[in-house]
Amino acid sequence: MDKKIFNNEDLLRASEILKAYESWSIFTHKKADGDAVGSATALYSAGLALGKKIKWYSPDKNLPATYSYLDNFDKHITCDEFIFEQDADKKNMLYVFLDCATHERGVKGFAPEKNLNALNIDHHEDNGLYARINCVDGAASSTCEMLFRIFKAGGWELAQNVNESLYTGLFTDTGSFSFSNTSPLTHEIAAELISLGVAPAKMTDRISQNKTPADFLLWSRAMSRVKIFGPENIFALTVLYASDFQETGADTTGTEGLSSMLMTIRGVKFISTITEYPTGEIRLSIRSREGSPFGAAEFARPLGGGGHEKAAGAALNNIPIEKAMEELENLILKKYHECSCAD
Ligand SMILES: [Mn+2]
Repeated sequence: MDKKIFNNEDLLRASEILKAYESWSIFTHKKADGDAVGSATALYSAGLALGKKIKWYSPDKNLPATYSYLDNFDKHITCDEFIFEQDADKKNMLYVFLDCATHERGVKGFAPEKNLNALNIDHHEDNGLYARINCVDGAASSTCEMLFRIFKAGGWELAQNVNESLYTGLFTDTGSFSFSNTSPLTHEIAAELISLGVAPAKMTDRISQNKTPADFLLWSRAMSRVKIFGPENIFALTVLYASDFQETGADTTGTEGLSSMLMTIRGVKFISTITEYPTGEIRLSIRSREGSPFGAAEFARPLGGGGHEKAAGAALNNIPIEKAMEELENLILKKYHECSCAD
């Protein structure tokens, strides 16, 4: 699909199509983060206020409990594959993808060529623009920022529960307003949400000071295995094994924030956390910062993954977990040498 430049009229179009449909099916991506949960609950709460019939699906079995303070958090339905053909309501249904760079990240079974009533709201630069209506701005900090702009463009009422959900996505996707995706507009939106009644200290407590003791034990295992390497020690890696989840009692959502924590090591510019989930699946979480010889998404893409320039993810296929640290270290160094040769 052709890329297009984001245009402010897209906001109004998105608002209008949301208002036009009585029923919405919302999809968020696997391993939902604060922005996915924040945008889904914001849209859910705003839709209920308009009398819409809403369902919210994602492949996750459990969402991160951190966000359970958000209204309508409990409405999430686990769904790995959605049979669009068999959806009795498909004529009157708007399918809304939130924070999903590709539709496969949201749900299996969607086919762009079927031209369903689908709306794609996102901020990933590599978004595939797979829906009939795409409201995607790669310069936005978060999907919650996009939703706020849609709500403003369409004159929607901004209720407290909606605002707390939006603030959650802004806060988490910008690393508490610290990453380079934090723009003047992000701060202006946060300021408006605060002036409407969102309490920043309360939100920080709920989001950041909310680790369970089991999560903390899990983190301590990852910390104890950190390997720092490369020229001027700019790379760092760590690993979590399936047995770590079993032995600490941590949920798989307990890894959220761990990669950002590795980024706090002085001089480190690029990190990756390897996680072997209890299902056996092995995934990489990748972060890069200013001064890294290559970006997170650039590293993730040849592995079949994707994401943002500075935060990305990929699956690690066909590598046994015992070898994963070593293999990944080699991959990083290989990529580094390729980049330095190309310079
Ligand atoms: Mn996001």
